[in-house]
Amino acid sequence: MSIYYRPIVQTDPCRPQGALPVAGGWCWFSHAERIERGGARSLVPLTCIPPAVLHAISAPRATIAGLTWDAPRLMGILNVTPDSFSDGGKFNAPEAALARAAAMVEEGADILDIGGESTRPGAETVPDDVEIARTAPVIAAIRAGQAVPISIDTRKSAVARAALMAGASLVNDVAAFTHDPGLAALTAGMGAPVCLMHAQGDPKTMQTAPVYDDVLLDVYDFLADRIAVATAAGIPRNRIIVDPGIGFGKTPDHNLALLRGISLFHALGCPVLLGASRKRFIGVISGAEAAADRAAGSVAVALGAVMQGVQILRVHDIALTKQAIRVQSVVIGIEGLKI
Ligand code: HH2
Repeated sequence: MSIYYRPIVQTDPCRPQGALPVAGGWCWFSHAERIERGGARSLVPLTCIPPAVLHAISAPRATIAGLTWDAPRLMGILNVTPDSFSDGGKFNAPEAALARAAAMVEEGADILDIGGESTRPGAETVPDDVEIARTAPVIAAIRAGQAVPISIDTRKSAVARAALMAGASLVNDVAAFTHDPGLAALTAGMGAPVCLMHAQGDPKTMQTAPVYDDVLLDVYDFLADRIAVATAAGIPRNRIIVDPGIGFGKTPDHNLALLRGISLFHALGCPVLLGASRKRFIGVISGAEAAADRAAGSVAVALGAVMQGVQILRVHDIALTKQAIRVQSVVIGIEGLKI
């Protein structure tokens, strides 16, 4: 029987003696939800949690691409595509992409995520050479003027190789090495960190009828398996970020279950990334039909994630998100949160 421990994450300055930090960061926990797959759920104190699990949840995470995890980090989305669901066609001209990158850095982005292939539901795969031509020159141009870490949002080794050579710092693979198994060796060989994201199925068909036994536990197991694949390929665990993949083969209810249970992923021992910005479930909840009208809902999701200790928020709206996190952290008195 598989057993999981989801830390009950707190931020209140009134913290009981013996409570542990979550990932060495701004949150703490003194209890966890003990979950038996297909069975009972109960609230347990730290003394009932295996030491290895306690360590995985509480140990500080290593610096990745120059980023430390003592405060939430904002990943600015820059899609150089004609068809991404929110910013498609806006930044695919090189000058527009560069201006957008500079604006996001100015607003306080900690990392820029450059993508040359839309992975929105129903999207078709883009040939390698097209994806490289969209991304590598833009990365090189940003790198020429900015020291900001850059991730390449791709599922393909040829695209990742060109991006890393152009100055990207990290590979962001929404298929977690299942689309192109060669990407694991390439990432390891180039000494790059990686974000491993969960997706069920391919973008073209993933929203047709996603099915899980238990979405939270299934996604957790998938990510644990993919971490094992990545480390076997030579990527050290302390260079891996994990992401539950909001909207990738998930109904709105699946997304909500993942958001409500997101602290479970701290038990994987890696920084957690959340990409919920402007996604469809926010429109379903709020009635905001157009992606551009979902900024307020996106900020609400981001604030909830920060309260759960999520380290990286992949967002379109840097300034809004930053202001909301800064004000919330001061108002509720989270000690030492410098954002
Ligand atoms: N979502 C998208 C793309 N890449 N990467 C990670 N790690 N997590 C995510 O949730 C994620 C991602 C999809 O959003 P977007 O890039 O805004 O749109 P599109 O796929 O249409 O280009």
